[in-house]
Amino acid sequence: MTYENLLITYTNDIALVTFNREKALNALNSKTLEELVHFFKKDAPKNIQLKGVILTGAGNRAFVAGADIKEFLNLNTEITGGGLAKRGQDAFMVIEKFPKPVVAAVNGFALGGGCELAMACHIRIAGETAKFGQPEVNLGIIPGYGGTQRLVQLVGKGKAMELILTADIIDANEAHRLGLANHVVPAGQEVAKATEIIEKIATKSPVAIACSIKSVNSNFEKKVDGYKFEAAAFNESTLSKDFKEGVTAFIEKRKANFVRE
Ligand code: CO8
Repeated sequence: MTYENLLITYTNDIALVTFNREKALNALNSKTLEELVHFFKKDAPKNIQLKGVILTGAGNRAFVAGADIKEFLNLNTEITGGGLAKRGQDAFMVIEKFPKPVVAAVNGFALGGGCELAMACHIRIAGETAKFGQPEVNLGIIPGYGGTQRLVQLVGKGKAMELILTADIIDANEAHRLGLANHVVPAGQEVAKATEIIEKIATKSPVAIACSIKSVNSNFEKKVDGYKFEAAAFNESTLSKDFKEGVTAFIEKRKANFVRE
C-alpha cells in the first residue's frame, strides 16, 4: 500500500508512524484509518525485528484532533453512524492487541477520536503542550471509537463521566494526574521519551511482553476470565526459549540475551 496520510519511518527497529495531515490538525479520515489498519495488520507483523511502534502527529499543534468532522456530512448515506463507530473501534482494537509496545507521543491536541486513539495505545507520553478531551457532545454525538470504555478504564467512572459530559479539554499535567498520560515531557521530547521506553522493553523477553499485553487486555474483555487467561498466557511464556534463557541467565549471573524471532 502507498501511504498518503501516514508517514512511516524506522530508526533502530522502532517504527515512527506520523499522522500527516497537518492542515487538518491530523484529523482521522477514512483513508487514514485504512492505512493505520494496513500498517498494523500487514506491514508491522512482517518485521520480525520490530521493537515497537510510536504514534505521533505532524507539526507541533496536534497529535490527532479527532475523527474528520467533514466526513460526517456523508453519514447515513454512505455509512451509518454505527458502521462508522464499529470501523474505528475495530481499527483501534488492532492497535490495543498488537503484541509489541505501541506508545502514543502526544504532541498537541488529542481530542475525540484522537484521544481514543491515544487510549488504544499501551502507553501515552504527553508533551507539556498536549491537550486531551472528548468534545463529541458539542457535535451532538458521543465518543464512538472506544472512548466511553477506555476512558473509564484509565481514569475511573466518575472522572470519565465528567470529561465526556462536559466536553472539557484538559492539559498534559491534569491528564497525568488522572492517569491518562503516563509521563509529561517538555514539548518536542515526546518521541524521545517513547523511544527510551520502547528500548527498555526491547531488552526484555519478547514472548513475555506479548503475553503481558494480551493478559492485561484480557482484564477488560467481558466474556473472558482474566485469571484463567493469565494462567494460559503464563503457561505460554514458560514454554518459550525466552523463559529458558531468562532463568539460565539469572542463575549464571549474566544479562539475558533475548532474540526477536
Ligand atoms: N475534523 C476535520 N477538520 C478538523 C478537525 C477535525 N476533527 N479539527 C480541526 N480541523 C481543521 C479545521 O477545520 C481547520 O481547517 P480549515 O483551515 O480548512 O478551516 C484546521 O483543522 C485548523 O483548525 P482550527 O482553525 O479550528 O484551529 P484552532 O486553533 O482555531 O482550533 C481546535 C483548534 C480547538 C482543535 C479546533 O480545530 C477543534 O475544535 N477541532 C475539532 C475537535 C473535535 O471536536 N474533535 C472531535 C471530533 S468528533 C470525533 O472524534 C468522534 C470520534 C468517534 C466517531 C464515531 C463515529 C460517528
